[in-house]
Amino acid sequence: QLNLNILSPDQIELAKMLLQEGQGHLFAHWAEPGVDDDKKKNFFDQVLRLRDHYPGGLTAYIQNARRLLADSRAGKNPFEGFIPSVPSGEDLKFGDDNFVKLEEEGVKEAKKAAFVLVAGGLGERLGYKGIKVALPSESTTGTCFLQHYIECILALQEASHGGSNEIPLVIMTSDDTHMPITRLLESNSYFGMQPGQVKLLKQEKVACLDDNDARIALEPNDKYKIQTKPHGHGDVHALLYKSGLLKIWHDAGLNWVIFFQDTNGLLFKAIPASLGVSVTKGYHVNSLAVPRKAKEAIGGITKLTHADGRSMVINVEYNQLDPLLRATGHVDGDVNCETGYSPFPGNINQLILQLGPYIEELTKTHGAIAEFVNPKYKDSTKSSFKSSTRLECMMQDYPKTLPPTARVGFTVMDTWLAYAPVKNNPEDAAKVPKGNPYHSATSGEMAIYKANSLILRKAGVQVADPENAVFNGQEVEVWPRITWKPKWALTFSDVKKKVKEECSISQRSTMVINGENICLKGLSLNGTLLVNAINEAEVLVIGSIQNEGWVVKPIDYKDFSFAEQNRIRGFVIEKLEQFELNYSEPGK
Ligand code: UGB
Repeated sequence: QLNLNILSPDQIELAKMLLQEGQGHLFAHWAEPGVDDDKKKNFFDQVLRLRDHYPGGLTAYIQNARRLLADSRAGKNPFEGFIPSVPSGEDLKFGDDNFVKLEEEGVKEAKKAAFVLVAGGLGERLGYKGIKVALPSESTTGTCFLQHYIECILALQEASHGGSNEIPLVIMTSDDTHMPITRLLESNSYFGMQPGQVKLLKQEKVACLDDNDARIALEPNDKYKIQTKPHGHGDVHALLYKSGLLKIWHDAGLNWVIFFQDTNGLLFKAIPASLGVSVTKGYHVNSLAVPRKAKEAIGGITKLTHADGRSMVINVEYNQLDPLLRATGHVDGDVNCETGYSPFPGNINQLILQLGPYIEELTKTHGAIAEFVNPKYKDSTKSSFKSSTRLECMMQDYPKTLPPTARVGFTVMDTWLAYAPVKNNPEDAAKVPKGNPYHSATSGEMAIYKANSLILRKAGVQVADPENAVFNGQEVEVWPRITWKPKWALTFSDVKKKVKEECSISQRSTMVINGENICLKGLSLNGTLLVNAINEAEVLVIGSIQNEGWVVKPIDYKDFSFAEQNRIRGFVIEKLEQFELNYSEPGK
């Protein structure tokens, strides 16, 4: 049925390749020559895209799929021959001398870093209709995640070398997120970045597979369209390699690539010190980690040692850690140890890679990352699937192909400081076992207030204890709603410099610091204080402030009169009264 006249030589080659790879069924329902020619052409355009966006092309994809599907059917253990053990890494304590030194080192080095945000995921688990980076990280100021990330990078740029060089930001998008992220940036003047400073790299989806022979699946209602699904955040490496950016960065003297995820409002509090660790330890790969509760839905950083002598430090996903432990003599599997946490640190998927060795490795692999397949079988014969499947890959599997000489390490930080992602919808969050983190919009926001409160406490401010409250069925601590712009303080030393003499903040208070040169001296706050100042205004806030303040008011998740971004956190901020200071002229 192929009308060769309408096909280009390239398309004829593609057709041959598909036939050779056992994909003849793709043409089985084609109309006779001369009918549906446009659709046939579109089909080949799609095949071409699928070929060009996979390292090694579609042939490699189909062959990898056959191998992985056979392994999956045979129940092959992906860690065959490996014995897991607890790795050793850097364990940091917020605010001690070592931490302060590392932060200083990290800020200095930030001018040699590029940041890569993976934001291609739609966040099915969260169930939010919009893109996740547009969600407010907290609702006191309404600052969305993307704005917060960009302001952190700009503050690092300024602190690192007076802002003379732009720190690059790459955002990996997908068909689901590309347009909305572009619009979000454009309609907000890139949140202060230069438009050329931000590059978007769109990941493509991969072909779905109908059976163990890796026969490519067609859309149920379009016989000329291949069904596709996301390939996972591991695509970021191949995209970066193909973009040519790594070489440009290297030539410009950059040294580090820092990868991060879409919804962690605490993230940048951990960046300076962990970059400091990478610098002082000379790590090629540094994964950020937090103490992990057994069975918590984050991967565990594990040392895997093979009988043949190979060993690596790698993330083992949460669904694989328990079976791996049980299969290697740990009869109880993934359980907490005497500390109340799993002995395996939790991967928060924030990676700091040294650029030189990264380029060397990608020159060999072209960014291909070890993949996996997770078919849902119809029955125990594993001969057919309930629905089509596809290969997937994860960015944290990058170290799997590294030589044993590679310096792979990790840095563990307190969870309160480093990790509070927004991943789970309210119903699922409310079902999380007691003591494990909710990872919801509710907990993500409360974690920001807690971290800021604890940091101020450590700097000498008397911050009142939190109150407990329940929102969307989740019990959380409600600390004073304290927020500050990243340019006010990136590190603990910055905070200490700006908090002069004993200050106190009551639990019902809100404080928003929006400016660079604002110092607090003997402030006693019981209500809401907003300070806005341009960088050239030096402001000293002294005295006692008492007002009705802003109140955290519970709302019902199912009350559709509220915006979805409020409903998913289960509260709104009711603004009753505030004391607001605005300084828009230079001066003291
Ligand atoms: N993402 C993409 O950019 N493209 C994709 O195709 C898919 C995702 P999820 P996940 O932080 O607790 C990871 O869905 O994959 C982006 C780690 O594997 O939020 O279930 C997406 O936009 C796990 O080890 O998480 O789990 C988002 O920014 C653990 O660390 C990011 O990838 C876990 O995160 C992560 O996607 C965690």
